[in-house]
Amino acid sequence: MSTMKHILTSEGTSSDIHLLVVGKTGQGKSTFINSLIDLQKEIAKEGAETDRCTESCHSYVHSELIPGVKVRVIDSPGLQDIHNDEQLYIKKIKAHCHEVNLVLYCMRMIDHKISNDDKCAVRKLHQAFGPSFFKRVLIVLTFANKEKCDKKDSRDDDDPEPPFEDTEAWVELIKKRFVKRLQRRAVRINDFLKKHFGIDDLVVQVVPAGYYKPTFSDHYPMKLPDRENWLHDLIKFAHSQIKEKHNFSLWNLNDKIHLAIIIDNHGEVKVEKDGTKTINDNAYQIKETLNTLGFCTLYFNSLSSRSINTLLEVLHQIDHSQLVTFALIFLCKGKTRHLYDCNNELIDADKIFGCLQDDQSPFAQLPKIYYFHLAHDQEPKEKLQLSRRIAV
Ligand SMILES: Nc1nc2c(ncn2[C@@H]2O[C@H](COP(=O)(O)OP(=O)(O)OP(=O)(O)O)[C@@H](O)[C@H]2O)c(=O)[nH]1
Ligand SMILES: [Mg+2]
Repeated sequence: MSTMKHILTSEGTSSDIHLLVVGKTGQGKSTFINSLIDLQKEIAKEGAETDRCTESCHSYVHSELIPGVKVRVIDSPGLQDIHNDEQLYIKKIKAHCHEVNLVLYCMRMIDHKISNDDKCAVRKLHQAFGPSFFKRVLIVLTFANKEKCDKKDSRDDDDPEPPFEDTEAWVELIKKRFVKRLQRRAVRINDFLKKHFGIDDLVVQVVPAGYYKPTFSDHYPMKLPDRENWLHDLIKFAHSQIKEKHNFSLWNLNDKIHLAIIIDNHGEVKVEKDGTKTINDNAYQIKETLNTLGFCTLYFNSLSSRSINTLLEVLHQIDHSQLVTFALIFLCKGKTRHLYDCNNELIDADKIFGCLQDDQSPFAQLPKIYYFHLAHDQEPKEKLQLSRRIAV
């Protein structure tokens, strides 16, 4: 059974998974994909370390790893090589894959430092994909099996080296050096991201990847000094990131956005001790959920009917071709299932929301989500009445 299949089965995964592999040319992206596909052969074209080998995006789809679950791994052309045409390659990536769960950024562990090319590549990806990029990235340190930990270098502590006959002590020392080198690299990468992109509230995770083909000098390519099976550990970790951080939500790579408007007439904004105004706890939870699902969220507090009308008029003016989904969240206080504005005046729900349903409306073709939440003292008897069919 392949490692991926084993993990998805044991986790009881029921959602499709889309992984995008990016990085500079010759960093071992295609080779890493062949490891993930796990058929012990070259499915994605691997190449020499100098010339760009993968010229365009290719998707490798495991459709029946477990029934009903598809795993799609996307190989991409290397960024920032001598031809310097990475904008074109980013365009190709965007055109090829619209949505992904996780981006696996490959860089060679044996290169020690973050190169200028990596800096440029990360900057270009960040510019192209926006601030969510780092939240969806896992750094994969390829060529981890080529780390020569029996030879001390500047990244290692000054541990005394045991005599050559003491195999056990050497295995321990090699493991210790490998773990330390990994940690140092993770710290350096995160320091770099903090310095250049101002990411303070996020730790980008770093995982090692070895090779998949046994060679004369390495019969057990899955083994690294600190772990028995790097592929198993890597897939398991990637899966946990997708599950815990993103709840299997897909991240939209195109410029198109999922737009959500929260009209919060539940109550006043929260005023902190220092006088700053913040979003209500209730609305905050909804906003966080929407953000996790990839929505750009606009929050409005205490709107009058007139302001709501103006807001909807403005919404009709925007470029709807750039929207994928539109969500309208209406939080309202009141004693009945009618909608109220901030002045406790009844809102003509048909007038306000009907215009979004109109066949002539630019919203007509867009998938829409409506969510109305009414704060009641007690359960009201009537239902919110709308003449058109609106999901409530
Ligand atoms: N990942 C990896 N590759 C290795 C290792 N040892 C040798 N290689 C070779 O290094 C080369 C890596 O190239 P690719 O996987 O094609 O690199 P890439 O990032 O896809 O390159 P482009 O498609 O040009 O962007 C391949 O020829 C591998 O066979 C190793 O331990 N790990
Ligand atoms: Mg390649």
